[in-house]
Amino acid sequence: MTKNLTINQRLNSNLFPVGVATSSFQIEGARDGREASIWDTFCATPGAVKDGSDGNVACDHIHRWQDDIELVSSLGFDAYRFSVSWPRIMKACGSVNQTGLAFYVDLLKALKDKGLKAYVTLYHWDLPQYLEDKGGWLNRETALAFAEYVDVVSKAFNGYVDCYATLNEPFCSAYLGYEIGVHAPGKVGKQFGKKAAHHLLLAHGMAMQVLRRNAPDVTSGIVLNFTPYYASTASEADAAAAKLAHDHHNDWYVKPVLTGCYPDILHTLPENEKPDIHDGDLALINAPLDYLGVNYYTRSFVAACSHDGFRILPPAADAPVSAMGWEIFPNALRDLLLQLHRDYDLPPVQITENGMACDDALINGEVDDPVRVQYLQDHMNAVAEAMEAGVDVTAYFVWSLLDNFEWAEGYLKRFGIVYVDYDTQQRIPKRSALALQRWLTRRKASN
Ligand code: NCW
Repeated sequence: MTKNLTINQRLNSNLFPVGVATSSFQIEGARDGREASIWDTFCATPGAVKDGSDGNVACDHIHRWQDDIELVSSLGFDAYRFSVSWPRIMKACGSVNQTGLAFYVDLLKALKDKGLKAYVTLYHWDLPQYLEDKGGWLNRETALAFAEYVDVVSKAFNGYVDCYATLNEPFCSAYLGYEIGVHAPGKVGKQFGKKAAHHLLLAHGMAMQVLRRNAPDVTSGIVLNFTPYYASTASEADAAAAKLAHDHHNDWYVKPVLTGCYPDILHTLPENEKPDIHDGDLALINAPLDYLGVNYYTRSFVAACSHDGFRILPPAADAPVSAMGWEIFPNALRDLLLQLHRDYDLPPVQITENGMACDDALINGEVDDPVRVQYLQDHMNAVAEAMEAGVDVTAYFVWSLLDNFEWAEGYLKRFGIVYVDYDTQQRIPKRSALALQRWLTRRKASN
């Protein structure tokens, strides 16, 4: 028997949307219907993606979207979070790909017909390659191009969107993509990371202006990933290292967005690592938000290190970990929310991603994933505890609806609550999906 989910009462109200999330490059496929993105180029680079795969077909969602949305609806979710592929909308020549735009408009109409709320992410890492050819996020012009794309999309989607996110996890785009090179576009150099991050944040600020003009009634904000950093020992040096890691990876993004200032480490960066900040940039980046999106998966331990100031350690040998090797530690989600609440004048918070990769196997037509069921239950309870302590959390999304292209891991890691058989494209709800379905159905009936 699948375990029943027991969730705190506040999460048990229908007024609290529970949804499931995906992103364009990870599920869509249909490479021929759009411009190339940096992820197509990265996938074609030998050794960049572990299984040598690409996003050409992925979950073939472009051809199966109606079934996929029916799945979201039949599982009982209130909301669907997905991203729009920039290279499916804006052609290299500057004109709009009307077929690409129509795809998303049809999707949005179908969501409305089914009574599902639409949470639209405008950038989930698939930058058009033609912009990367001009410097990508190292070029300030990319932020202006993003604002133009957001203008097109937000006009075309008028009336169909419940919530916009400008960017998903700019830390990943900037640090993984331009500093350590493990994600597209694969650039490596300490001199790149903070420059790319600033242009991403600027793009966010410019997009917020566009959204306020074109979609004044839509809830708009940004989605950031947070890795709470814990000192590996009680030493002062390790405590300082954990704070430094937090400043570079978490606060570098949330602080300018919520206060208009970068963390003080800005002033200690070598000149060639400093971002190119123009007058007025931070005011734009600090545009008022309707919500802050928080993606949480894991915590990390940090030790002092003479080279970089901090070193991130692997989880302890006896710690429970996901198939990604990420420690499973739900209390860090509660503590993260409480810390954000203490440190900032927070807007309402949405948990925009939470979930785990498991070594799922299809056996006799079923996928039993009890560890994921427990993970989701424990993390929702952690969210409920933070809410009890005064944090205003207004939505929760599971990552992800489907097993999909897990970036540099290719198709080797399965985050879905629905199993995808990539040979047949068959979707098989895992036990976690069925457990959520039972809870959500009960919740609907009791409200
Ligand atoms: S890799 C990552 N993910 C997964 C991905 O499928 C999704 O598109 C993302 O939004 C699941 O959720 C996010 N996030 C990266 C986490 C940070 C890695 C930290 C490396 C530190 C050195």
